[in-house]
Amino acid sequence: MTKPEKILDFRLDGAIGSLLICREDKRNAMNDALLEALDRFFAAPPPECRVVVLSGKGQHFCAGLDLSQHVKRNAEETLHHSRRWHSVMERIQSGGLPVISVLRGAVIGGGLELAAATHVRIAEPSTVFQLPEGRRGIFVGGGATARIGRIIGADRMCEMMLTGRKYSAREGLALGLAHYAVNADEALPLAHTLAAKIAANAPLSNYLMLNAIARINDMAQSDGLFVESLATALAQSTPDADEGLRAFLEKRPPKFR
Ligand code: 1HE
Repeated sequence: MTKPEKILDFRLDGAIGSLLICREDKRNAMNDALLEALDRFFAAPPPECRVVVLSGKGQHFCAGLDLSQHVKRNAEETLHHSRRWHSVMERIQSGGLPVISVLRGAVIGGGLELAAATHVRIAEPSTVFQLPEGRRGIFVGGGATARIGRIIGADRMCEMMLTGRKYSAREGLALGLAHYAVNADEALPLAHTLAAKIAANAPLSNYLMLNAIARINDMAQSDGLFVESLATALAQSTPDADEGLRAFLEKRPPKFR
């Protein structure tokens, strides 16, 4: 008997993990099993793993919420389902593990919500960014109003949803939905190059980048500035700060924990 294919495949190469969404026949649409598999991974990633490259098998990153499951949910179930998405996306964004997403094809609805929870987004020319919830008679529920609204602005997100427009990789780059727009088949190699750089940073510096910047952005300026000072004091207290500063003065690359 052949083993059923995993919904989420993980491989570790040194400090760099590769996480592959494996629902190619459904364009990597997010069903409950996939959402739970993501949660399990990000709740307890292997300690050696310092950065993750997230991609979708085949021609699409993620076609959003699995609509065949969603059609059966009532209001109460939809509330809890949306809150579940929030907790999983929050774990991805703030769990402390930097995530680079490799975007191609559909980055639609919940697929865009997932991408927006990642820290580095690289788009190939086939990428389509879209929030088609209005066309399906529903509304976003996986964190888009907070994350995508912050990236492109509430005004532009409202227009994007009202008209159901599609943004290309290049447009997404201009808007901040992608950080890089590359040629076909170039996203994965670039993701690994960037992953190696990120993995070589001091762990606490990376942790603070993931956790302090977005939170401070939500604070009043004087509160945020105080938290920034606490964060920098914390980073300064680590052996990695000694190493990083000494390495610079000794004109050599740093070697962090
Ligand atoms: C799906 C899904 C899905 C594909 N849920 N099954 N997302 C959307 O509204 C996007 C819906 N999908 C599409 O617009 C298209 O499938 C694509 C543009 C992504 C790809 O088109 P194509 O021609 O390559 O594939 P296809 O023939 O449309 O789909 C292939 C199969 O995947 C087909 O199933 P099959 O059993 O007939 O082979 C599709 O039904 C299935 N499939 N996308 C379920 N999304 C937390 S709230 C977030 C709310 C949202 O995400 S709303 C946006 C949902």
